[in-house]
Amino acid sequence: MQKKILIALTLIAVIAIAIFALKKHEETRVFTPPLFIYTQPAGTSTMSTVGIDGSPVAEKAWATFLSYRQAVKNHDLSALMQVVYTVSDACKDPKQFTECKTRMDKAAEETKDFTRSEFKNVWYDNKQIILSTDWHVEQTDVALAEARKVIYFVIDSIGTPKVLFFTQPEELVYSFLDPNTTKEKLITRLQERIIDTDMDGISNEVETCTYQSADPKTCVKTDPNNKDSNGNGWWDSIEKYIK
Ligand SMILES: [Ca+2]
Ligand SMILES: [Ca+2]
Ligand SMILES: [Ca+2]
Repeated sequence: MQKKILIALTLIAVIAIAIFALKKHEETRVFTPPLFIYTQPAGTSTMSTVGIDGSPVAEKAWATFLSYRQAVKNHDLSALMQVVYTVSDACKDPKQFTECKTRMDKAAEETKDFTRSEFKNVWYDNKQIILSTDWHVEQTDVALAEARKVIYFVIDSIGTPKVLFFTQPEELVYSFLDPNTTKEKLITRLQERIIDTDMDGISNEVETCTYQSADPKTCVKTDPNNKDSNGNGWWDSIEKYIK
């Protein structure tokens, strides 16, 4: 009996997460081929070249991320402000420090299992860095998904990466299981949906508003063949989190 209840609760949780993920992350779904990918620094970046098995850029970003994680764990707001693009409004207002601490606890909990080795992929130029895990297939009793974690950074005027945003729960592109379709076909379809031709962190179907739930009245298109559609230096994915 307990097992049945557990299974039922798990199913409800999976569906809730899937719906949440679709709503929250449909604008941020991205594709990373299962290879180490990098972009050359744009312009006159002084960054070192990326190596195939880890890079100074990625290590610098990861060091920032570790400082971020330590700061939120310690409720150290001044340390936090050194390593983030911006803090939430609650953390800007001393009267809301309790709420700020709650948010820090949440961030600490959400990132506690992130490991350097799983963030195999790095894209960067002189304004931004994206670290991501490979996409991996996750399956529940009702759905199949491609999932991954991503950390977005912006680089400040003296070349220091600052945490902008991270995805937790993971970004998901999913499909409900269909008795008329094989698992292989569903995975193929999911893999098509996460193709990100310009490697800016947003899939082609999201950039072109061709995903199933896209509302033609409100969906904002970006160029699937250009990382920086509006030419202001920020990549299309980063842009969404810059205030
Ligand atoms: Ca793209
Ligand atoms: Ca683009
Ligand atoms: Ca831009």
